[in-house]
Amino acid sequence: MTDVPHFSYPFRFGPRAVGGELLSNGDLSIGLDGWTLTRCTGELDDTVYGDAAPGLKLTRTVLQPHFGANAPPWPFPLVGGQQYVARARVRTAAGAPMFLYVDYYSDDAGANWIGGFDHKFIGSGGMDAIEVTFTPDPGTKVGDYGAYQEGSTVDPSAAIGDVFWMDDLSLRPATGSAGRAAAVVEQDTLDEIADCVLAVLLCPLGFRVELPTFGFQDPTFTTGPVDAKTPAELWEPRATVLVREHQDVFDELVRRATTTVRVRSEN
Ligand SMILES: [Ca+2]
Repeated sequence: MTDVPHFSYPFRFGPRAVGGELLSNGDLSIGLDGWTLTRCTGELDDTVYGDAAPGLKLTRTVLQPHFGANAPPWPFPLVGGQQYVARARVRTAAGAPMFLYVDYYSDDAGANWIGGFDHKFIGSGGMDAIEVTFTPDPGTKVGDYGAYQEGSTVDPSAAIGDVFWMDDLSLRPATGSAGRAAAVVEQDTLDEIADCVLAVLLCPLGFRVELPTFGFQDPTFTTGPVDAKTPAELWEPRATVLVREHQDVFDELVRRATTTVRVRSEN
């Protein structure tokens, strides 16, 4: 099976992942190598995206609280007080509660648990992209990261054979971490290309005196679709940009545009 990462995130103005990837096989590109499964069986499933890229399908084998998996390596280095961004793709039944978790430990043996979090989200029925920003407690030296689904003998909806899917787990240092991480991204990564697209779309057309055609025409008070794709792909040829637009649910005078950036793969 071939595999491709399926990261594509809307622009965010909060903390950004800037450091190197701490996980070694979060996208399952080398199969289940290093993954730890809890109360379930795991298999690569290439039907989760509707293409040939595999994700991990987990099937509950024991009716006890929560089943799931965490990504290698276990444990990985985690610095107390440093901010991090955890990402994952998870697919579960629409309306089903899921959790991403990170545990913090104070020593390399991983036995000295000092904290952590469980981030709850509700599945849409499709492959959801989840992103969580967190800061480990002071004293943290290592951690582990994974996803699980709740359910036990006291939950009438839980059953042996319950399934969910996960893929593209990522955990990286972020900006906004008391000077511990420089605000840089590696060149030619998706983050760097997305930053360049953001620079195009945040620059009003004509604003740069020496390059007046650089930027994005302010769409305020215009009608019809917003063309962010043309300027973004003109000035950032490494990107393929998808813009989805919809009317605001509460205010019909407001239209919202979501810009998705992918690395251009065709020539
Ligand atoms: Ca994958």
